[in-house]
Amino acid sequence: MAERGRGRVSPNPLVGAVVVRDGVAIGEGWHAEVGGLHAERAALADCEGRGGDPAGATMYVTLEPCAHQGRQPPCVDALLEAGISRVVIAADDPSEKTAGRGPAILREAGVAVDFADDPEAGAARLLNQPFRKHARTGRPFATLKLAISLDGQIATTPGDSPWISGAESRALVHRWRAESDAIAVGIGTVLADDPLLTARPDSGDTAQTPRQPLRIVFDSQARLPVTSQLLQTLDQSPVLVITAPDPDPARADALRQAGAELLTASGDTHAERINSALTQLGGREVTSLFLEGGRSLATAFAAADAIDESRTFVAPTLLATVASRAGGAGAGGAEDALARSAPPAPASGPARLQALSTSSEPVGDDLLITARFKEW
Ligand code: AOF
Ligand code: ZN
Repeated sequence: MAERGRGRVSPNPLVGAVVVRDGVAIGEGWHAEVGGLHAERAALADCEGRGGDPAGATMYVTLEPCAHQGRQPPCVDALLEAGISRVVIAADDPSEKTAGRGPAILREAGVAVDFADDPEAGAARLLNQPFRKHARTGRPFATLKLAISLDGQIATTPGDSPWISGAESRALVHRWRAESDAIAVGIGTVLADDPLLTARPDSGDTAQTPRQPLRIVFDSQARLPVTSQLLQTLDQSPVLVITAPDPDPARADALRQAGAELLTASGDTHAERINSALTQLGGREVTSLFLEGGRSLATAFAAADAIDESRTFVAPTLLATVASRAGGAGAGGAEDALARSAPPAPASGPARLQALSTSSEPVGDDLLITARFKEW
């Protein structure tokens, strides 16, 4: 049930709740949109709608009930009023305003409070990795998407230009875009492919028009062309250009005139500038960032240890000759996402992130490999 809110509740968490009496579910609810009823109150309202009485019943909920007044009143008040006698919680809530307060208040009022063990607790934490990372660090959860051929060549800008992966993979990428708060690419990718970076899921995939993510270009010297598709489609979704300190003033002005917003990432190194950018994005409630290429953006994020998850499509194609002829940015062409000039070779050799866990599944004729690097 919590899953039903995916793509609709950010920056809030996905939450589901069930009220159970004598082994029978008498009320079910989930957090359906930002600002709307919390899952607990939705489940209690469902009880009432079905004519059930929650007094003395147990509530199972995927996230600890809140105790603060936000866009919605505290859930613990609703649970106490309804006379719920036991609450089973799958995951803690790491946000400062909430953490631990709800369970403490419930226990004090005589309600039995139990926390689930793994693997249920783990699954519930997995559901809300962006929310959890943002609550704990103030920065967005970064997912790197890659599409590679059998011989390990990187394909360019999946989702827009013709690429090597199949239609199913492409559709999935559009769904992921709609589920992300923001999408980022490096300027090299924009110059090579002129992508739109909007979410265009299959009609039928979503009941309503998809939320459009904020579109971000890492563009140290403000080189984004004012004629780019990105800046021609500002009516669909805004464009944020992240530059190094003191970009060329004329180019920066031209971008502002064209309707882009500019943000300065401070710091002397790639890693410092990435962290500066992530902190500023987190400050404006971007909880999830979807990295769509190209190689130098991916390398810079990896070197800054700023990748939380990767999703790699392996297409059943050998690409070597095609890639060397095309010579696109994704296949190793020059890119300047974060550097003022060519990026300096890192002192300690290439960044190497080791995944905590991986999983793989077929998607059409492609293979999708998901790797998680951090757990929040
Ligand atoms: C939700 N939905 O089902 C639960 C939440 O200020 P608000 O009302 O938007 O509350 C947001 C916080 O409430 C959220 O960050 C989380 O800590 C807590 N629980 N939030 O949006 C829910 N149970
Ligand atoms: Zn709540």
